[in-house]
Amino acid sequence: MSGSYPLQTVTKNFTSPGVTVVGQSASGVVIADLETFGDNATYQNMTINAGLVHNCTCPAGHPYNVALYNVNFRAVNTGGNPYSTVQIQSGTNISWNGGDFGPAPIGQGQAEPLEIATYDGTDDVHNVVINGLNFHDVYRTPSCDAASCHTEVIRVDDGVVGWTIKNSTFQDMSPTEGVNSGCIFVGSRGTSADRATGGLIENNFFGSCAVNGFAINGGQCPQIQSNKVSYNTARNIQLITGGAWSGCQGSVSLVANLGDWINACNFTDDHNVWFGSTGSCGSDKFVAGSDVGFSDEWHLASNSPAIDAGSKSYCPANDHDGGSRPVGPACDSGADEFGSG
Ligand SMILES: [Ca+2]
Repeated sequence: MSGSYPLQTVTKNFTSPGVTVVGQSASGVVIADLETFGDNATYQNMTINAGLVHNCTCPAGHPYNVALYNVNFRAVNTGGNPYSTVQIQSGTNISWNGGDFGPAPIGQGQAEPLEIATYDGTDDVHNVVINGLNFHDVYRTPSCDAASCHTEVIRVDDGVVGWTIKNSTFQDMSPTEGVNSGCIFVGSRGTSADRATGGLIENNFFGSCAVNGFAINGGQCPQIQSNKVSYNTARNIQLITGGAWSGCQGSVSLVANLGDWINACNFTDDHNVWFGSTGSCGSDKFVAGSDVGFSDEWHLASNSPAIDAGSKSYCPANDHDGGSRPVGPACDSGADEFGSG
């Protein structure tokens, strides 16, 4: 039923295949917050106004199989210095598929509107999938300067084992700070032996993240390993900072991405297409021009240098929009496959 509802807390474990809570429409059902601790729960078609917590302090451990479909998130300005407003802190097989994430007004200091992490070192997060979300309009209120603030729209941190961020769009952010900001930060803050490992960032559109920021930023070695960044498009922004994952960039695969030159060859590079430079970097392709070959904000034009420039050995079955890959002799670098509809 349409309407506005207070905080909803779900603690019951449901037997597989579980229960599905379906709102009448995503915009018509608004809840103040959602805390979901139980197994086998699915939420569909609703808007959450404040935050979402997957967590459990119960002896049995953490929730299994929690899924969201077409769930929107709208932050309310809590003021002060909130680290994050949406937290996925524990669980196994946690997914968020489709939805509109924003606007998200955030306070001062370091802010992470969506944080995937656990800091207790005992209750990890396994197999988290963020699929098809539209992240937009993350902004400071009041405005903030570079020296005292930075924004990470998504932070993946301690104890996250197996995580995917795919088919999503990051655009129209307006934080005023720059240094160390990014759309996605994969970092290390706590003391867990197993930090963010086994990650995949694929088929995303990255537009504005922060002034002078990066689409992806990273933390330290050695715990951050085995992450792949593939088939993303970054418009007028560097896909990743050359210093990300300092000391272990070689364990991070950059495959068939499209964007501004990142000024570094220290990752495991394979069939990326870089704008704004000439040079040699593995099998990467360099385009002297800047940001050419698009038909609109995100999609390739027929003269794009990214067409059929992707890896022949690794090609996702679909592009950002769900079109089949490959079209023609090979996958296109970036998140759009030209001609896939
Ligand atoms: Ca192609």
